[in-house]
Amino acid sequence: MVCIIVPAYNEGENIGRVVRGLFEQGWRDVVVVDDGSTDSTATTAREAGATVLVHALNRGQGAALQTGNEYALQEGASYAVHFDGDGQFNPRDIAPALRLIEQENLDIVLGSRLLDNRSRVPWLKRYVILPIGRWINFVFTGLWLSDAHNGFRVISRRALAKIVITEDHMAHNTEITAAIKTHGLRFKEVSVEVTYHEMGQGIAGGLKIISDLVMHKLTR
Ligand SMILES: Nc1nc2c(ncn2[C@@H]2O[C@H](COP(=O)(O)OP(=O)(O)OP(=O)(O)O)[C@@H](O)[C@H]2O)c(=O)[nH]1
Ligand SMILES: [Mg+2]
Repeated sequence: MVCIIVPAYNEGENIGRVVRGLFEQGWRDVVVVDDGSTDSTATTAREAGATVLVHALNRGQGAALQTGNEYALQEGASYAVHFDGDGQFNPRDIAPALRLIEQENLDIVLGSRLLDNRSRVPWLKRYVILPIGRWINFVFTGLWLSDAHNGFRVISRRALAKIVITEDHMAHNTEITAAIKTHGLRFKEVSVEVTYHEMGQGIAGGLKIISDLVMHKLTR
């Protein structure tokens, strides 16, 4: 079974379309983790046919993904797919990524919006925010990725059992990269399309990631 995990925080306007798009591509096990939303995210996702897990309070994307990972393991999934609930990803990108992980017997496939020109990434994000994120990820983990902060991933059951996300917010990307390095997981990047309707995580979001990483490094 392939479990599609969709973290969602106040995505009432997008989540119905996202879930339907996944079903249209033939994915049946769609789990939306409603991260303490104050809007219609949970009911809209349920009406669209998804299984919905609810955080009573907003805990952050990392925490939502960990809830989804635990559910996938418990349900016996062979693979979990992380797929954002904001409608920026293309559900057609899942099948090729799954083929890659299966055929090459990898542990994890990471989406990248920077391997080709399919994604029209805003200038500030492409040339400032993401390159800084890439370097920080490298400094903290020793692993060089073309797009270190991409929410699209396909994870094998073996890797799911090893990756435990404790960074509740956006710094979980670096934590997953660190787990790849520590456990020697076999990984590849794959091109995914990311559509921008608005800026999303900007400079403030990037600074929060850095402060989370430094604080956790100091306090652990
Ligand atoms: N921002 C945010 N997103 C959350 C949270 N919990 C779950 N999410 C979901 O995580 C996904 C990614 O959030 P975004 O804020 O778009 O972050 P991003 O996609 O990494 O950044 P952009 O490329 O700028 O869009 C979305 O589906 C959100 O609904 C949370 O507490 N904060
Ligand atoms: Mg987004």
